[in-house]
Amino acid sequence: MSYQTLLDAVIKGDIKTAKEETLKAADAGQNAQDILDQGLIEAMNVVGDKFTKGAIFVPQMLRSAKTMQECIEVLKPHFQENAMTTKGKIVIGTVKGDLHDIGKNLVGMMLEGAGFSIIDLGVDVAPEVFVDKIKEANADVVGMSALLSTTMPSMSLTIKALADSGLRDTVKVIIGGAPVTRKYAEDIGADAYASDAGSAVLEAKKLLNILR
Ligand code: B1M
Repeated sequence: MSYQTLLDAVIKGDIKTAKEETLKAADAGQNAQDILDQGLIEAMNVVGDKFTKGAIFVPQMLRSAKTMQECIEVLKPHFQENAMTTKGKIVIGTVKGDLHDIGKNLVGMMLEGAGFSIIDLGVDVAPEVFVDKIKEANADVVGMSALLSTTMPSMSLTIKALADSGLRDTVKVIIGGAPVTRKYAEDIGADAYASDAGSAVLEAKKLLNILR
């Protein structure tokens, strides 16, 4: 199936058409992951390229982001894995200085769908806030997202803050986001790296030894 109309609608920020196309594809039995990857995420890549080339500006990027978020809401019920008991508590957030939350929200949604309890701290989360919430929730895992190369060092600072507060041995750390690499995760001492929301679920299960 071609997702061209959906792609064009997300790029243009045409929420109504984008939602209709998402629903149409889901109702036609298209795999939700394919709609996400080939329609929505692909559209955001085009938006990113246009922004880099100066063909669009922040307001258009925001409009596309809003369109994508609305479409993800439409897809949400198609991602649930039907898990009744919690597999573990995960604190998740976008690191300090960074306001990008679509990828982080997707990761949270997939983890929730896979049966984890999610405590979402939102965006621009300072290391000390991660530490406090992990302590408060007695979390098993913390997931950090960064979309800017300039905010990636916040991940390292948060891991350091965890160590300084004596929490590093009790909580596993997963990191991800477009500029983040496996090598970077190893360099800063994270326990796992995930390139997308699906892999984040897999990595969380591996870390907690609950892989089926
Ligand atoms: Co901005 N932005 N942005 N932006 N933005 C990027 C990231 C950029 C690559 C665009 C570009 O120049 N081509 C560029 C970053 C360059 C760099 O540092 N490498 C950029 C820039 C420069 C900026 C500003 C500085 C622009 C400006 O103001 N001059 C500014 C910074 C603001 C800030 O954060 N302080 C800015 C602002 C914004 C908006 C607010 C307008 C908007 C965000 C709205 C929102 O999130 N609510 C926005 C958007 C929409 C983008 C692009 C176009 C799309 C991002 C997105 O949502 N992708 C983006 C270009 C691009 O990515 N192609 C761009 C879809 C999403 C599903 O993918 O987030 O990668 P992603 O998540 C993936 C994986 O990375 C992974 O799983 C997800 C998919 O399954 N993943 C994880 C993510 N987190 C994970 C965590 C995990 C595991 C996996 O474990 C915990």
